[in-house]
Amino acid sequence: MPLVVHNLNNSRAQRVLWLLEELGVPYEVKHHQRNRSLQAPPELKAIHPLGKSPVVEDQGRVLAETGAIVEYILDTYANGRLRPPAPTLGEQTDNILTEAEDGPEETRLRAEGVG
Ligand SMILES: N[C@@H](CCC(=O)N[C@@H](CS)C(=O)NCC(=O)O)C(=O)O
Repeated sequence: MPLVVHNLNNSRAQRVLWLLEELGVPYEVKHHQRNRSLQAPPELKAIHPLGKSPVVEDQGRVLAETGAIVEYILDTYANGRLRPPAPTLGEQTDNILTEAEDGPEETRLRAEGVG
């Protein structure tokens, strides 16, 4: 059975579909429609307790969280493709410092209604 992507309309499940297309991995899509409040329908909760999209089913596993799904697909199917080389220590440090600055600033902007 091919990998199954639970796709909610207008959601970040598109990132997973894009990745699968790029890698040429066979998959099946199960479509779910947002309700009037733009929430996911309850049937997604029956698949994964978070009840959000994307959710992927593959080889007996049920995976949620886009980033974790992307990592799983790259580890399982990419054979080294589409993954940048491991960052140097300096690049990692820059990343952490930039992110650390971004977090509180984003929170402040959101609190002020401009984020
Ligand atoms: N952190 C999760 C967020 C999942 C998420 O919030 N998905 C949205 C669509 S992009 C969703 O299912 N919204 C409907 C709802 O929350 O009911 C991820 O990155 O996969």
